[in-house]
Amino acid sequence: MKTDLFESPDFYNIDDLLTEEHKLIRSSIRDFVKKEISPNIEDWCQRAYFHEPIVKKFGEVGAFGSFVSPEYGGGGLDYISYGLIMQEIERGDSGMRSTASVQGSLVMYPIYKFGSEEQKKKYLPKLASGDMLGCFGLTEPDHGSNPSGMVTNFKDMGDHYLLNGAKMWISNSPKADIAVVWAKNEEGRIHGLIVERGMEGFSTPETHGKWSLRASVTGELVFDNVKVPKENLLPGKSGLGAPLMCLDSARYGIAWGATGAAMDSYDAARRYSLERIQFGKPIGGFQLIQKKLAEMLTEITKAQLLNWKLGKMMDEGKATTAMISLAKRNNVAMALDISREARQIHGGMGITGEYPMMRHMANLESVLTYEGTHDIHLLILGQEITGIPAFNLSST
Ligand code: TGC
Ligand code: FAD
Repeated sequence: MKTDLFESPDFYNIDDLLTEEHKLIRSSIRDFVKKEISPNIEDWCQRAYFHEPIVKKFGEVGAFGSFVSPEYGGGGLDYISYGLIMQEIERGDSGMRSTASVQGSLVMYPIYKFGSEEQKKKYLPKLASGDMLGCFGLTEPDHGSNPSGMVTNFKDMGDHYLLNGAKMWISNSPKADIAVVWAKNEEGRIHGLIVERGMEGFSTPETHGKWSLRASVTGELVFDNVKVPKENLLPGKSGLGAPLMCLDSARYGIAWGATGAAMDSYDAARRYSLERIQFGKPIGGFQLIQKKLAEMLTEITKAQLLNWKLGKMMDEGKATTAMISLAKRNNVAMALDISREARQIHGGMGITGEYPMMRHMANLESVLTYEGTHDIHLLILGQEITGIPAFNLSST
């Protein structure tokens, strides 16, 4: 019998595929999460409280933009390392992983890939260290799954741009120092702009009343004739492909992160099933409970293998958007199912904050929707298989 199935199930010895550096990174983030997040997360979620000091601490432990070159304050690490970091943070909480993946994949990534040298030097080191928090504005009130319809726009006023419009459902926005905002120019071409807190006409109202990701702060971005300096336009890439490239990186991280949440729920369920006695024996001795545990371990093992192979392809530049969609879609749904089953195994105790599954379950409902909904990823795969886009009625 394998003895390591409690903490971090690794049924297929996937650790054999990791380097010593990977294992070191994983254990340092795991220790960080156990010390800084796990003892507090229940309280933060119950109070819908975003613990701002965690941003600086994430920076210190190297959780932001691990793939960015050290020249700009990043870790210069590969994509397996990035995945392991997301896995370990989301094992603690999906909302905490949101904070980290937005900062890394959605704010640092576009500045790193599409920014000018001046922009990289100005923003990346501060974002990496956690001295600055960023957010990513793509979604609008009337354009979620279909960002190409966005109406947020900017006009060239000669010595500056004038930005108008609004973004909705933006992670980190109420506390962010900068926002990477996607908006159309006068020709209708999408560009990324860096908008800084304090610019006149820029506000970030908070979204209240979430039942999900309660330790992560979410809000709007409102632009009312905001004067954006011309040097704040990301010069390297325009068109919808630019934000979609950022999403590829973030969705990849989510595939690993959701696996972490599933592993945590599985760990809790296995432990409880051996401790809880009913009808004179541990409930883990009943076939129906064993079926649940066996299926959880099977699905987690499949997801781990998917993540590792996808990570390798990310590093080789061979991972396609559809491959990333498959992993994001599969692993988030898998994690949601496992958190629900693990909740059932805990009976009534499962609904309390003493155990993590109910929180993971509520969090994963957002993860199923953001970064492309479960069904949008299905349609991305459908297009890959058939060559026919099915997103709208006029698609051919
Ligand atoms: P489509 O016509 O397919 O593509 C438009 C242009 O983009 C190019 N392209 C890509 N380029 C680079 N990388 C990719 N991955 C690319 N995918 C597409 C494409 O070639 C085309 O280029 P061109 O030159 O021909 O113009 O676009 P579409 O309008 O039909 O939309 C396709 C669809 C529906 C798949 C896309 O819009 C989509 O993915 N929608 C989902 C929206 C979404 O995921 N939003 C996420 C918002 S951010 C967020 O949720 C953060 S949560 C943060 C957290 O807390 O963790
Ligand atoms: P809609 O697009 O209106 O979709 C509603 C339903 O219709 C879904 O079930 C969808 O699958 C379905 N649907 C839509 N189109 C089709 C179609 N063609 N065929 C079949 N079904 C379809 N966005 C950001 O830009 N930055 C962020 O930081 C960010 N953080 C977020 C944090 C949270 C907590 C949440 C909940 C969302 C966040 N988002 C963010 C927004 C997120 O990306 C969107 O919610 C998501 O893309 C879906 O858009 P929507 O909510 O407008 O849903």
